[in-house]
Amino acid sequence: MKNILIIGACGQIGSELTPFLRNIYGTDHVVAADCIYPLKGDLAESGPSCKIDATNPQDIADAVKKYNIDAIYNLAAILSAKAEANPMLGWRVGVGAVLNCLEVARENHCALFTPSSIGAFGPDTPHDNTPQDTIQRPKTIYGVTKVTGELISDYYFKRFGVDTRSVRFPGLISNVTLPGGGTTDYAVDIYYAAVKEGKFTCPLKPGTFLDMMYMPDALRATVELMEADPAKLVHRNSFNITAMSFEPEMIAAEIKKHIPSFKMDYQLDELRQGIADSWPNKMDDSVARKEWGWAPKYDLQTMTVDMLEVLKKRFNK
Ligand code: VAH
Repeated sequence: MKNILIIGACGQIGSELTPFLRNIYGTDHVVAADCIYPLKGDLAESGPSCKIDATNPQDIADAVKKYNIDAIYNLAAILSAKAEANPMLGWRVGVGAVLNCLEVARENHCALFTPSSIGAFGPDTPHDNTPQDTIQRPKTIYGVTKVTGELISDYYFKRFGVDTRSVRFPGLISNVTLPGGGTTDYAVDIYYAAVKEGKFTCPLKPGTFLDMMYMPDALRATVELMEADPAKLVHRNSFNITAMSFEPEMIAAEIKKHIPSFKMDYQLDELRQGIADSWPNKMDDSVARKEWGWAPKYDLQTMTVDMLEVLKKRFNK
């Protein structure tokens, strides 16, 4: 059974990807690593873990050798809005981590997954049915790090044969770990606010369409790509994948079907609105469907049912 290292295991994706991978590959085969150490919650008790600062290549190399790692999942990143407040940190973490992982993967013959994002596109990119191969001139440091990550990962595949793979995630919605500093995070916050307070103040304008995905689909997509037959992959870094596209009024209306008294008003966050306006309304993910069989299982309706069910139980509502 392959041995896996997850860097950024405490983050929004990592905190769910770790147990997901442990269910598939076995607890002892999945090492959870983060710069936040000891790890939070049951991530530490439920299997091997270690401290890794992804900007320190020695930390990564030591862990890969100690645990005889076959595949690295590099989730280290500073999300879009937060990185705008400290662009150099966004660059150091976003690009530093992927470069360090690529070199360690090359030297130790590991596969490497580093997610990209809708943030890798910019205002010049076609916003509707955004093609797999198109112009990428992002206006955020986060987007610049994601395009850099895509390009350098493709280079390491072509130049050194490193098995690099990646998806462009849309906004991810989860009920386990609150995200921090993203532009799409309103679509997570709205569910918590609806259950806890019955009302929500939305930072984005009505009509702001963004690609979104429920975390269970994102986890499954990650593993399906990493387990895909390499002979069928024409693309590698990075595949467009999406599950739904909605704007604030649509998610509010879906919540109101379950909480009729729910109220939403707006208070514009100029920074996040500017970032959201530069991103696609809806990506074309037909290439991922063709090359490795991607298909989402959750839409806005079924995601809302599950999110509200879990959160109502958690907050005794
Ligand atoms: C962000 N949730 O908003 C992240 C993501 C698709 C966007 O990368 O920055």
